[in-house]
Amino acid sequence: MQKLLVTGGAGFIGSNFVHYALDNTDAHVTVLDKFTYAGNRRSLAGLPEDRFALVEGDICDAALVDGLVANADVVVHYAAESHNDNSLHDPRPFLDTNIIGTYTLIEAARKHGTRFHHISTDEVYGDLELDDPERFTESTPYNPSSPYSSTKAGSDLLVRAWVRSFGLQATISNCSNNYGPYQHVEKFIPRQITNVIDGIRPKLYGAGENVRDWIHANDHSSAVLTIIEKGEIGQTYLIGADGERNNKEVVELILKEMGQPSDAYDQVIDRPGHDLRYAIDSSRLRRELGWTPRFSDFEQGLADTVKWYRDNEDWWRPQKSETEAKYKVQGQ
Ligand code: NAD
Ligand code: TDX
Repeated sequence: MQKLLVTGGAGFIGSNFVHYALDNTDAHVTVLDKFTYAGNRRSLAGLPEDRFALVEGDICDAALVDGLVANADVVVHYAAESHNDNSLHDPRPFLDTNIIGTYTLIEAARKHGTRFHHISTDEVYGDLELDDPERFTESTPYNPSSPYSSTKAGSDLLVRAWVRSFGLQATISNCSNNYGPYQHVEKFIPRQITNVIDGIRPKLYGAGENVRDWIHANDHSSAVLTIIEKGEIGQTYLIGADGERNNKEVVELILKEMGQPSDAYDQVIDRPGHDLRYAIDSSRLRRELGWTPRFSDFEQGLADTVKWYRDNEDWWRPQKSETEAKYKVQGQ
């Protein structure tokens, strides 16, 4: 039985991965999570005790990290400060967790010779014009726009340097925008779904022309497992499911699914430096490792996600009013 150490496993994508890995492998999973505002114990409720352990702690804590990495076969590193809007108002935690935290983990992985998989984002490549026929590939130059994406880019470069200089046994994946259950209500899709449930009109930044390339969190998890099992050490793999939609289309789909008029949203102040478009070419992962996404119907995936938020109000309700109060101060 493989022993996985999953950092950030109480967050959105990390918790989806933990469920996916326990359901689809016989691995033992230990989660290391600091439980920032973004971590949620309820996302990990009911997991089998003989195959799952939870450690509350900081990835910047070198002594704690060293002991956990020494005892793991594979580290899957999800922990991060992840929200662009927060990074524009208070960048410091992004430097601490995304840069120093990653450094702390790869130092331990190098010392113990532990296999390391680094989770990153398509945002490290900057953005594309709406009419650009190209999509991001593994050789697109790095050009991050926000404090969040620049710290993720920095963490990727640390991992690459540790592979080359120290022989770190690492792979990297850069994924597009995820949606699905357990996503914090600060993020675009759950914010709008829970707004509609609360009788608040969805909030679109600017004209809503910005394009994101949506992938279901389960497809992200299956891709990460594939890379852990079959990926080549030192390689980067882009993960995407050909899900490009502009924000206005997504809001309209949510409104339709929730029985509201398609124009029942507000346009609010745009995000400073707002990336226009992300689009992923995931052919390397499909061609070399044989991965394919399973959630090809975005409208169905969105409908399932609306249902999940309707059915799991206990999960998101405690975060909702504080999140909206923060957005209100920002005029968003
Ligand atoms: P999230 O904000 O929902 O979860 C982050 C988790 O990390 C939380 O549980 C939090 O408590 C934990 N954490 C934060 N700082 C920590 C620290 N110092 N020590 C230990 N734990 C800490 O984030 P997410 O959306 O699930 O993103 C997970 C990863 O996937 C991130 O690395 C992010 O860059 C990457 N990613 C996200 C997306 C997306 O669409 N959300 C897309 C591509 C890549
Ligand atoms: O209320 C909103 N209205 C709105 O129009 C919010 C919260 C967002 N938006 C827009 C901004 C973006 O164009 O929706 C789009 C998606 O916004 P976010 O959910 O904040 O995601 P994004 O900034 O695209 O980044 C996400 O995908 C890449 C994750 O948060 C990152 O962690 C990941 O790296």
